[in-house]
Amino acid sequence: MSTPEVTREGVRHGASPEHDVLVSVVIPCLNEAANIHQCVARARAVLSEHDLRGEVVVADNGSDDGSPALAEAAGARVVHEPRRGYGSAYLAGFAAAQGEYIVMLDADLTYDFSDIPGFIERLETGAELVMGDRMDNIHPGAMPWLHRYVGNPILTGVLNLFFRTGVKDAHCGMRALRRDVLGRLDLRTTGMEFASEMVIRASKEELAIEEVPIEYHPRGGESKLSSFRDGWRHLRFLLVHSPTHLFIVPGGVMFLIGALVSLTVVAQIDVFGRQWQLHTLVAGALLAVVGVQVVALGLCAHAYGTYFMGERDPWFDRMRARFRLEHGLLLGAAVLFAGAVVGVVIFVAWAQRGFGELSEQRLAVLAAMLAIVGVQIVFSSFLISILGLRRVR
Ligand SMILES: Nc1nc2c(ncn2[C@@H]2O[C@H](COP(=O)(O)OP(=O)(O)OP(=O)(O)O)[C@@H](O)[C@H]2O)c(=O)[nH]1
Ligand SMILES: [Mg+2]
Repeated sequence: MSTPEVTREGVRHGASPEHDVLVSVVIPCLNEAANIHQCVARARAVLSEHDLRGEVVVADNGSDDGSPALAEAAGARVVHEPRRGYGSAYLAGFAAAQGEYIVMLDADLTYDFSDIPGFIERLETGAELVMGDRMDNIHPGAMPWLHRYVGNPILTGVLNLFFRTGVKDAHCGMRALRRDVLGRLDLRTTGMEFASEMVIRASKEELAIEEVPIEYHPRGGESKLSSFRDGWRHLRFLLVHSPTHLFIVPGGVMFLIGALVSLTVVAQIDVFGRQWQLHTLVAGALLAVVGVQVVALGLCAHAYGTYFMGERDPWFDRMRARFRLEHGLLLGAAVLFAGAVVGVVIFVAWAQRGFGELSEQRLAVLAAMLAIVGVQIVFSSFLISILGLRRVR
């Protein structure tokens, strides 16, 4: 392997003397022979021009077009990561990086290497993660309209709705971070969703995140991004890391609508001059039952995240401080009892008719709904309790 570091005399930018390397520029690479030599050369030139003691680490994902040799020839240290994926490449690159600061950018010449010192400056003045923001400076042909006007706004919107990071361009590939925050970030994803994971984890860990406007140029070489597959991987990641938005909110809404509709039918309340009948009640009861089930799954997901994934979850913490297994059992038993009472009412009506024809369909659906919800609450309470038996925290 070739000499990795670009070294200059004189310690600048407040680097502690024990660090030989101040800046590691980490570049993920999968078959980027058209660009990789130029990327490494430009990165080294910028480090050198700005007296930044640095290294260029290229994390290669099994390229078969000679990219690793080209990167080495240009003066990079090449790390070989056999597992495919943008995230895998970065995890390998981070593990090999020696700098106090890490700069991330693609091997496709879409980002300006001359922006690197601006990112480092932000890190030196207190930022822990610096995100590029391409949105106001996207050059013609640099980003397909599907990504610019559909994919990016939707994914960034969902990410900020769920996690309130406040980051404008959450999928920008040019970033910089302090190497010492990597332990707290505890990044794990292997694909393109790594970009989202880093922003979400940084926000959860309350890192100081700053944004820097940058230019985004058309790519050299072939894109490795698959719009739908990678878009879905991002969305899936966002959903499974937010049980509140995946389960609790939709389940709660379903339950409320279902309960309201059921009550309206059972109480024979007029809606726009008409009364809803049995079919509406069946739909309402179904919504209410499914809603409770979904909320219960959400609570289990919150419990799992808190107990075993080290998630900080103030809402769930408040819930578990306030409610115990017995509260759930009492609530479930009360709902079940209400269902039984409605059943008795039906039985009495039947008896009064001399056990003849019975047409208490509305009450029967109500009794069934209450019984199902009661049983769901009882057993879900036990399941949440079981999840906490061997909790880690
Ligand atoms: N998708 C993907 N990218 C990888 C992989 N390994 C390394 N990369 C590199 O990760 C960087 C990001 O991939 P790009 O194809 O540029 O994806 P993008 O920036 O989202 O999309 P473009 O706008 O086309 O540049 C590039 O430098 C790739 O060479 C891998 O296994 N999969
Ligand atoms: Mg790119």
